[in-house]
Amino acid sequence: MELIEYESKTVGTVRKVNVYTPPGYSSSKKYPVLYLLHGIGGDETEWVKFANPAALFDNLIADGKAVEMIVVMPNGRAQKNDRAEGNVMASAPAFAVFEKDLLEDLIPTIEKQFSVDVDREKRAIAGLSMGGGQSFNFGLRNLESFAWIGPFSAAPNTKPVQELIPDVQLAKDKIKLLWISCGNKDGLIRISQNIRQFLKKHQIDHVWHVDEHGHDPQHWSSSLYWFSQCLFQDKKPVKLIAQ
Ligand code: FER
Repeated sequence: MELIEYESKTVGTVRKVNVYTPPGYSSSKKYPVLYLLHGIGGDETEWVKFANPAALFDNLIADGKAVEMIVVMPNGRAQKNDRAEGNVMASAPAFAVFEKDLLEDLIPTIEKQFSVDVDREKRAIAGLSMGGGQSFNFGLRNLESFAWIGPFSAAPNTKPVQELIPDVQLAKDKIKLLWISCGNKDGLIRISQNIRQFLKKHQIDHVWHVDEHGHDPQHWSSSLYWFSQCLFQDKKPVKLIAQ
């Protein structure tokens, strides 16, 4: 895990991002990349603080359960002062601005500085809460950039589903995996349920991963554990709890 900096033309600052590279990382290989996003009160360190993603990926890769991948944990609050300070709700609009920072500043930096397979089918986006909404919004509306999408406990920043999926056939053709998770005690579950209704109605493949948690780090680390084993490979070792 390495904390690096990149120049953001979108924000006009130098921004911090945590990057995990797998054991034995070598520039003679090209790696797929997961962009992993945080919640309203978090920053580039949030996943590192509660989930120990380096140990999680090291172990899953060693066990042959996850493929070798780079995991990028940026700061999804695209504004000059991007610390989670004061009234964190006031920074909600900056989570939308991050779409441009991600696509135009961060991804090109990662693909220049690391040995990355730049095919859309080797790029994933996932996140928790505000980062779950960002995963829906940025993933589904930029299918030329992302094929694997994992929104966990998506927040009210999630756009209306008609805006996310204006073209049902395109979504069916382009999405490799849409892996939606939420705790059944999470007050925000209606947001994910609403998207799911549309997916079912239009027969768009997806995984619906609901567990007994609320809006909490246990749900998110567990979701990362299950989702990451589905990434960039066809197997779906998913613990499904019917809803
Ligand atoms: C809201 C409720 C929750 C909201 C955002 C959140 C922008 C985000 C929560 C989180 O990221 O944990 O009404 O509005």
